[in-house]
Parts: sequence; C-alpha cells; structure tokens
Amino acid sequence: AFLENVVQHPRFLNGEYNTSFIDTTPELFVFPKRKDRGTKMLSFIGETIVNGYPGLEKAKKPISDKPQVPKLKLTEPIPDGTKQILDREGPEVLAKWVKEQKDVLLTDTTFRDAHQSLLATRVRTHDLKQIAEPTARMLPNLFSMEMWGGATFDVAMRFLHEDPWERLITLRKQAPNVLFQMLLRASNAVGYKNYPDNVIEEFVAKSSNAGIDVFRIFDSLNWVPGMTLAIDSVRNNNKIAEAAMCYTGDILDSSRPKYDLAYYKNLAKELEQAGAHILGIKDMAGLLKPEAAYQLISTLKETVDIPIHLHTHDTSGNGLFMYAKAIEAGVDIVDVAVSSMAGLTSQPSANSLYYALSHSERKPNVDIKALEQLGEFWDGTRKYYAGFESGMNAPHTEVYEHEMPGGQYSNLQQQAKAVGLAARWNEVKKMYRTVNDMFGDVVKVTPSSKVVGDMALYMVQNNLTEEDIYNKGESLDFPDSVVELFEGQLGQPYQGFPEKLQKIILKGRKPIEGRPSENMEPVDFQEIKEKLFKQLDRQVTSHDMLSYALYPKVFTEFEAFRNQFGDVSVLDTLTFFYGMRLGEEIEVEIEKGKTLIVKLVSLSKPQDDGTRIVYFELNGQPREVVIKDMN
Ligand code: 3PY
Ligand code: ZN
Repeated sequence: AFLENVVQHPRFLNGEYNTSFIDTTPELFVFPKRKDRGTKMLSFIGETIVNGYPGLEKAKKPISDKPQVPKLKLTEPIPDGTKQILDREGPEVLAKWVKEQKDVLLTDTTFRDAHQSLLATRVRTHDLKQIAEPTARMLPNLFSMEMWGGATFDVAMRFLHEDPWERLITLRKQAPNVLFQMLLRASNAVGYKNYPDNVIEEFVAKSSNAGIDVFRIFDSLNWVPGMTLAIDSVRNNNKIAEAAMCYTGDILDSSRPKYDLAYYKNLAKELEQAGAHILGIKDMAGLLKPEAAYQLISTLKETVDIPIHLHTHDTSGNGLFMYAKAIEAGVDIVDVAVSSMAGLTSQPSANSLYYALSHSERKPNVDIKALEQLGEFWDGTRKYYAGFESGMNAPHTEVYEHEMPGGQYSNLQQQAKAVGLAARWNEVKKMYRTVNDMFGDVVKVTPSSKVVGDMALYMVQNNLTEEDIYNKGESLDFPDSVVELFEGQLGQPYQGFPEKLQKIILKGRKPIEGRPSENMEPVDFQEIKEKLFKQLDRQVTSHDMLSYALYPKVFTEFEAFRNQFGDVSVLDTLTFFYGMRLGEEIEVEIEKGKTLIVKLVSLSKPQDDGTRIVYFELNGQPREVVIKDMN
C-alpha cells in the first residue's frame, strides 16, 4: 500500500519530488480506510428522492432519451491540432501562426461560457466527458476549447460536488490535440476578490500542469496593474497569455465619451507591452455593435502586432452580424458555441457562422456535419438541465440599456428571487443601470458586476433612490462588496471613483490606491497542507491546497459532502438532480470496470421522527437508508 501511495501521489506523478520526498510527505503513510461507496451513494440518491436537489424545484424525474454521441472510429489516432503547435514551438510561434491564417479561427465555448450563461454553469463532467473526445476528433481545427475558469471552479465544488481539477485532467486526456483555454480573473483568479500574489502564481502553474494552455486574463476594472502578475505567471509557464480588455459602453456614442476608441487603443498597447501573446476583447454583455466592431478591430489591427481574439454574448441577437463586421475588419479568432448551446446570453452559433461565411474568403475551416452532430448531442444533454434555464427565449435588446454580462443575468435574477424581489425584477434591471452611472460608468464584469448587482438589489429592497443615497447615505449600511470596491480592493477604475459617493460609502475610511495584493501576506501552503492533512485525514494534493486557498469554506464543505456521500460525479445527470423512479434500475460505474446496479424498491411514509426509509436493491441485495424529510 505504501508503494501504491507513492506512485499515485500527485507530486510523484508531477515529478516534483526529491530525496526528501518521503520524509516531507506524511500522507504517504496514510492508507485508505475501507469505505462503503455503495451506502454513501444510496444515501445521496435517497436524499435526492426525499428532499430534491437544492435550488431545483422538486419534480418527477423526467424520462429522456440518451443524447446521441456521434459514432466514430476510436481506434484511429486523434488528429493533431493547435496544442501540438504550442507544445512543439512555444507561444510566440503559435501567435504568429494564428496571424498567418486566412480563415477566421474559432474557439468553442460550449464546455464553459455557453453553459455558464445558459444553464447557470451546471453542466457536469459526466456529460462533458461523453463528448470531449468526439469534439477533439471532429473539430481538430479549432483554435481552442474553453474548458475552465469563470464560475466553473466555484460551481463545480459548491453545487455539483465535483472536483474542478479532476474535470480538467479528465477532459485533457480525451482531447489532447486542441488548446485548452480558461478565463482567469487576473488577481481575482477564479474568485471574487484579490488573492495574494503567490496564490495567483501557484494557481497558474498548477492549471498549466493540469492542462490549460491559453489563459484569457482580464481585470474587472480594465486596470492593467492588476493584470501584470497573471500575465507574467502565464509567460513563465510557457503558456499563452491572452490579455483581454473588457468592452463596455459604445465607442460610437458621442454622448458617452468615457470609453471611446482612443481608450481601447491605449489599453491594447499597454497590454501588448505587458507581454500579451494575444489581445482579447471581452464583450461580456454583448454590447459591441457591428459598425463599432468594424472600427474597433480595424484600428486595433493597426495598433498591435499580436493576434486579436473576440468574445461576445449574443443576448441582443446581433452577435453574428457583429462578428461578420469584425471578421471583415480582420479579427483573428472568434468565440462560438455549438448550435444547441448557442445564442441568447451564450455565444453566437458556430453552425450559423459557418453558413454566414460560406463563399467568403475567411470561411472557418470546420466540418459543418460534425457541428450538426455535436449539436444533436448537446440538444439532448441540455434537456437534463432544463431546471436551470433562465426563461429568456428571445433576443433581448434591453441589454444595451442595463449592460448586464451574459453570465450574470440569470444569476442576479436568482439572487433577486432569493431576497423576495422576483416580482420587481424589472426595477432591479433599471436600478442596475442607475448604479452603473452613480459608480461613474464602470466596467461591469465579474466581480465588479456583482458589486453593481449587490447595490442595485440593496437599493430596490430598501426602496432607496439615487437621491436617498446622497441625502441619507451617512446613515446607511452598504453591502460589504460595495464598501470594498470603493476602498480599492478590486483595483482602480478608469478615471477614478466618483469622490462624493466614495466619501459617503467609506464613512471616513481611507481607500487604497496600489495593488490590493501588495499588502497581503503570501499564503503559507505548507501550513494549509498540514491543516488539511489533519482535517481530511488523507493525502493532500497541491490541487486541494489551491482549492482551499481560493475557497476555504466551499472546499471544506465539498470535502465534508464527499466524506458523507462519496464521489457523486459518477451518477448520471438525471439521477443526480432527480433521484430515481419507483421500480427503476440504474447502473453506476464507480470506477473503470466496477459497476453497481441500483434499484429503487419503495419509499416509506414519514415516520414519527420525520424520517423516511428508502428501500433499494444494490447488486440484487436489499439495502435501506433513512432520510430526514425536510419538506
Ligand atoms: C466570469 O468571470 O465568470 C465571466 O464569465 C465574466 O464574463
Ligand atoms: Zn463571456
């Protein structure tokens, strides 16, 4: 067992050991306890049957056909792609290669932003891994697949009870040919606040090891000093630093000159100088209009030497028209999603773009039949997640007014519901814009967008108008996130904070002006390791340490959950969300070659103590679990 621990240890596998490895790695001597995976799993299924999945309306388990996975010859080698260029030649050569391509290149966001924006980030690894290899085989000419980052890290642990690192490693094995891309919130990593510098460095290093090749780095206030450390870290790992500027406002609206063409031109130059291999334009709300896109891209192509990668959300319905103009102006790469996961708050459809550009010089090199087959798979898979749909079912031009990012719309709606403001959602949206203007017209993207949302909810909930804030702000208790923003804890907005409001919000506290992380102690990973080792009573990996450093509470709860229910990522998605029907039998592959057969036999009425007994058969043997009925 000791030897087994050694050879399976992540540090051993990563080659990060030296002669003191055995001495300094106490977890090698911890041998796994016999755990009854079957019982843990039945407890989880029983819990879901009795109490439902938190956040989903309790409903009968839907009957659904298995989504069609395209049939492919899996014995043939997976064709080489951009990943091989990077690995062989490095990021500079890759960037040069991108610029030389005549056809527009594509990033497929289906595995990340598309479901973050349409389905509250809830798509599980179980489904992603059905289609990762087919995607790699069928779309080997993609520039990249966006896999990770943004909200996936947090949501994976918090709601899906699965390890985001395991997801990345699993998918990487299945798609070895296309660059994997992630969204990195610069000094906020994959969280909502600034972290110490060594957390960012360590996070980038380990994400690179685990499979990320392209890091799209942005700062939620477009503040370059907040981005340089992340850019440097990516470069140090020989990966691709895509430094992104977040697009807000409208460069062609002369009544709103703050974010004009000159602003983006300067920013682009600064990012190139800061070491970007690629310039990203992150149109997180989908505000970039077609003619503005043409002018922006034409100007930037003359301003910087690095390739330009454009990201948008199709909320307004103008996404493809905008892309057409950007492509005409020479943009190198655009973000799209597979048809059935595209449109509305997600990215424009790859399939539609293919047809829109047929007979054009820049037609993407992509197999439309493959896209259609992948679309079929996703059409079926999306149905599993119907409970997380936002209800938006037509293009939504209001976005030009409220400017809410695609990924925030349904989230803020949920937040509003949770505080009893469901019926006042329209007011919240209007207030969101009012708050933007009060804050001095700020860039709104995670986490700054969350602050604007928090303030809007706060004002609607307390029936406060803009005047109220100025007149009686002294006596108001503002949300923490708002105070922190005005303190400079997320960095500095372009042209500074509005002074009058800042005074009201800070109530005499002094704001900081430098990088928030400058004054932070580095995280002591050794200390975390020892702490977790005691707490978890198992091997602690560098991934565990990072998850903890970023999300201590979420990680701790995730571990407690896993202790109680085991690894629930092995369950199929409908069972995970809805439990089982009476008499139903399912197969669960708990590890390669080891399958459990679970049958739900019956369910007792609530007993005097409020519990119910759920009767199963596990591999033909009767088993029961007792679950407290919370309804
Ligand atoms: C995120 O940071 O999660 C985003 O997707 C921002 O648009
Ligand atoms: Zn996005």
